[in-house]
Amino acid sequence: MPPTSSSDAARTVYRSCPLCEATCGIAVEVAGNRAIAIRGDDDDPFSRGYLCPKAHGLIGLQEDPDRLRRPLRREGARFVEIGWDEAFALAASKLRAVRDAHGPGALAAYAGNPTVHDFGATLFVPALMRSLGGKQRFSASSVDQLPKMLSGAAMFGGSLTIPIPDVDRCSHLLVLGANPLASNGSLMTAPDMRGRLRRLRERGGRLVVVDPRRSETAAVADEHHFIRPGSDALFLFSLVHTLFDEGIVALGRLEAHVVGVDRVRELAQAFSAEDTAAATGIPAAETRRIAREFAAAERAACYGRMGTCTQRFGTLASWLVDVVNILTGNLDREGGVMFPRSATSAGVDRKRPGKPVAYARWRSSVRNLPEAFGELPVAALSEQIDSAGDGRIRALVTVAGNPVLSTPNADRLAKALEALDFMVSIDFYINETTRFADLILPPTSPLERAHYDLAFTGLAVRNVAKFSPASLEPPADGMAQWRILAEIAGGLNGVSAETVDEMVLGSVLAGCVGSAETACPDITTERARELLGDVPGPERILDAMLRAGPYGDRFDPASDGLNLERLKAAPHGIDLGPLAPRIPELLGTPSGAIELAPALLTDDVARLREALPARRAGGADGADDAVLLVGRRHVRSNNSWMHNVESLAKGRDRCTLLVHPEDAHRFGLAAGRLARVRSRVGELIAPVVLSDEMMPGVVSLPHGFGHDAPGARLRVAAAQPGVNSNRLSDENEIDALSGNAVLNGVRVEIGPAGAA
Ligand SMILES: Nc1nc2c(c(=O)[nH]1)N[C@H]1C(S)=C(S)[C@@H](COP(=O)(O)OP(=O)(O)OC[C@H]3O[C@@H](n4cnc5c(=O)[nH]c(N)nc54)[C@H](O)[C@@H]3O)O[C@H]1N2
Ligand SMILES: Nc1nc2c(c(=O)[nH]1)N[C@H]1C(S)=C(S)[C@@H](COP(=O)(O)OP(=O)(O)OC[C@H]3O[C@@H](n4cnc5c(=O)[nH]c(N)nc54)[C@H](O)[C@@H]3O)O[C@H]1N2
Ligand code: SF4
Ligand SMILES: [Mo]
Repeated sequence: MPPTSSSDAARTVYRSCPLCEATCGIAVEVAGNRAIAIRGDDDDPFSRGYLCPKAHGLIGLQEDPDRLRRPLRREGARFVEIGWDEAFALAASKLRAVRDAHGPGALAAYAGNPTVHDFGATLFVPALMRSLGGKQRFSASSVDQLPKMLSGAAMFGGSLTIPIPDVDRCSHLLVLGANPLASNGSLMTAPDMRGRLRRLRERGGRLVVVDPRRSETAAVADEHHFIRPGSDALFLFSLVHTLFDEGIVALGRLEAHVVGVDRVRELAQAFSAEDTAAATGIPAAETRRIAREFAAAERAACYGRMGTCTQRFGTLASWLVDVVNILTGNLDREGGVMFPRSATSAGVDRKRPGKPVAYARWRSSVRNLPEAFGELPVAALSEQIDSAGDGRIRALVTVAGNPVLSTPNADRLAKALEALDFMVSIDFYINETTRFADLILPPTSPLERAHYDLAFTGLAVRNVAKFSPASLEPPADGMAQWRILAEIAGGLNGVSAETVDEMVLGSVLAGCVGSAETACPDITTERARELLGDVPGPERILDAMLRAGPYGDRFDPASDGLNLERLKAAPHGIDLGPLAPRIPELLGTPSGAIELAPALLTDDVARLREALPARRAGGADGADDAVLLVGRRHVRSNNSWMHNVESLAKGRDRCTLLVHPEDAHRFGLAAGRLARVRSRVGELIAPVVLSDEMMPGVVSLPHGFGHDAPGARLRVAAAQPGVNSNRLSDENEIDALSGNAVLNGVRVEIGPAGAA
C-alpha cells in the first residue's frame, strides 16, 4: 500500500517500470490518488534516472477510459458489467461443465508476456495452469525465447540458466538478431542500452551487429553485416569451424567443466565459412575475420535474441551462440557472458544430480509437437481447437495475452476462438483476442499494484533487487491479479482462493526450508510461516524467497540478511554488485558438466545440413530467391498493446513495409504506395517505405498492429493505421526442435496494391 494521505499534496512513489525487461526505476508523482507525472529515478542504482518514452504511458494507461475496471459478461453481441462474485462463479461453473462433459483435455490456457511483469501473476499462473488438470498449456514463450530455454537446459541444466552479456565490462560485443536500442534489451536486463553501448565504444570496445536490417543498433555499431533470415545457425557454425580450423579454440578456466568439445569439432566440419557463405550472404573471408577478432578480443560476448530464436533453426542458433562463447573462453568470466545471482534464486549449491531436460514428455494430439517445460507450442493452439476431434480444446483461459495479434496464422486462430464453448480472459482491454471471450476479468492496473521482478533480476547485467509498492490506491472494487488467478484455479477444484494461496506458499517454502536440499535446512515450515505473517498473496511468498535466497536472512531474526522488510526500506532498490563467476556451482545437468554437444540439440544438426545449399559458383539456389519477411520494434510501442495510449500512439504510421529499392524495382513497388503481401496462410496490404536499411530480398513489418477488429474497444488504437503481421506468419513454419514459431524469415510474395 502507498502511504495514504487525505490531502492533495503531491508525493512521490518510487518503483520499477513494468513495461519492458529493462526494469527502469521511475518516480511517480501522485496527487490525491492520481498519477500526475513520471520521471526517471536518479537514485535507482541500476537505471540512474534513465527512462524511455513508454514509461509516461503508464499514466495514459491508468486514465484510459477504455481500460476495463469491472468484470464483463458477454450477452449476445455486447458485454455487460457484472460483480466479482458472479464472475468467479460463472467462470467456475462453465469451466467445470466443460471438464465434466469432455475431460480435462478440453480445457486450455494461454499466458501472455505481461505475466512476467506482475509478480502476482508470475507466482499464480502456474497454479492456474495446474488447476486445469490437463496438458493443453500454452504461452508466449513459444513465440519468443523458448529455443534459448531449451538450449540453456540442455547445456547448463536449467531452462532459465541463460548466459547474459556482461555488457558493462566486455570489449567486444557480437549481436545477432537483437535491436536493444528499440527494444531496450531482452534476456539482458540493462536500462539505458544506448548509454551502455556508447560506453563500450568509448572504452575502445567494438560492437558488431548481424541483422538483415541495418537496425537502430546496427546504426551505432562499428560493423554491421546483413544476414539472410534463418541462417544464423549456419553462420555461427562457421565461426565455430573457423575457431577449430585456425587453432584458436581456448576454453581457459572452463576446460575442466566442459564435455563434448570433440563432438562439436566434428559437427562443425560440414559448415566452413566457404560452405555457408551463399546461404548466409556473408562472405567467407568476413566470417573468418569475425571469428578471429572475437577470439582475439580481451573480453568478448556473443548475444542473440528474437532474430535468432523465432526462426526455423532457433534452438541450434541459440545453442551455437553459447558454443562460440565457450570455445573462446568467454563464458562465466567478467566481460564475457555470465550468470546473474538473483536475490530470489535458490541460495544453495546443488546437492543432487540434475534431471534430464523437461522436453517431449508428451506431444500435441494433432501435429505431434513436443511439450517443453510443461507447455505445448502456441503454433499448435488453433489446430488443437479446430481439428483435434473429440479431444479438442473447448474452453480457454487467456491471461495477459493477445494471441490473435501475436501468434501465427491469426485468421485461423480468430475463427477457432469464436468456435469455443467458453472463453475467459484476464485482461483490462476488449481487444482482438478478448472480444471472443464470454467473460473478461480485469485486474488492477500496473500503478495500482506492488511488484518485484522475479524473472528479470535473473537475467540482469548486474545483481539488483527492488520492491515496487503500489503507487496508487486501487479502487474499492478492484481485484488483484493473483487473486483472480487463485479464484479461477480454486473454483475449478472446489477450494477457496485462500487455499490456493496457501498451496503456492507451501510449495515455495518446501524449496526454501526444512530439508537438507534447501538453503535453510534447520528452519521448520512452522517457524518460517510464523515469520512470514498471515497476509495472503504474493508479498509473503516473495519474502520467503528473499529470506532463503543467496543474500537472505535465512529466517534468522538476528541476521542482517535480506528480507522483504529490508528491501522495502530501500525504495530506490539495492545494488548487489557486478556479476561474478558461478561455474560449476550453478550447473544442473545430469553429468554436472557443461554439455557442449547434448544429443537433444546435436540430433537437429542433420536438418541444418539439409538447409545448406550445395556450394556452387552461381551462389544461392532457386529456393533462396523467396522474399522473406522479418519484424521490427519501435521504442514507443509495446508488442500488441499500449497502442490505445494517445501519447504513445500519435505520430507517423509505424506499421509500414520496409523494402529495399532494388526489390521495389523488381516487384513494381513505389514509396508511399501500397504493397500486397501474401504468404501461404494470408494476405494483407501495407504502405511501402523504401529503405536501404533492408537487405535485398528481405522486407520488414512490425507485429502487434491492426486494431480495427469488430467488437474490440480500443478507440485510440482503432483510429491508427496498421495491419496484423501475424496474418502472414504460418503455424506450420516452426523450429522443429522446440516448436517455436517462425516469426522472422516468413516466406512471402509482394506486389503492388495501389495508391496509399
Ligand atoms: N510477428 C511477430 N509476432 C510476435 C513477435 C514478433 O516479434 N513478431 N513477438 C513475440 C513476442 S516476443 C511476444 S512476448 C509476444 C507477446 O504476445 P502476447 O503476450 O500474447 O501479447 P501482448 O501483445 O504482450 O499483449 C498483452 C495482453 O495483456 C494485456 N495486459 C497488459 N498488462 C496486463 C496485466 O497486467 N494483466 C493482464 N491480465 N493483462 C494485461 C494487454 O491488454 C494485452 O491484451 O508476441 C510475439 N509475437
Ligand atoms: N519498444 C519496444 N520494446 C520491446 C518490445 C516492443 O514491442 N516494443 N517487446 C519486448 C519483447 S516481448 C521482447 S521479446 C523484446 C525483443 O527484443 P529484440 O530481440 O531486441 O527486438 P526485435 O526488434 O524483435 O529485434 C529482432 C531483430 O532481429 C532481426 N532479425 C530478423 N530475422 C533475423 C534473422 O534471421 N537473423 C538475424 N540475425 N536477425 C534477424 C530483426 O531485423 C530485428 O532487428 O523486446 C521487448 N521490448
Ligand atoms: S526502457 Fe522504457 S518501458 Fe522499458 S522499463 Fe525502462 S522506462 Fe519502462
Ligand atoms: Mo517477448
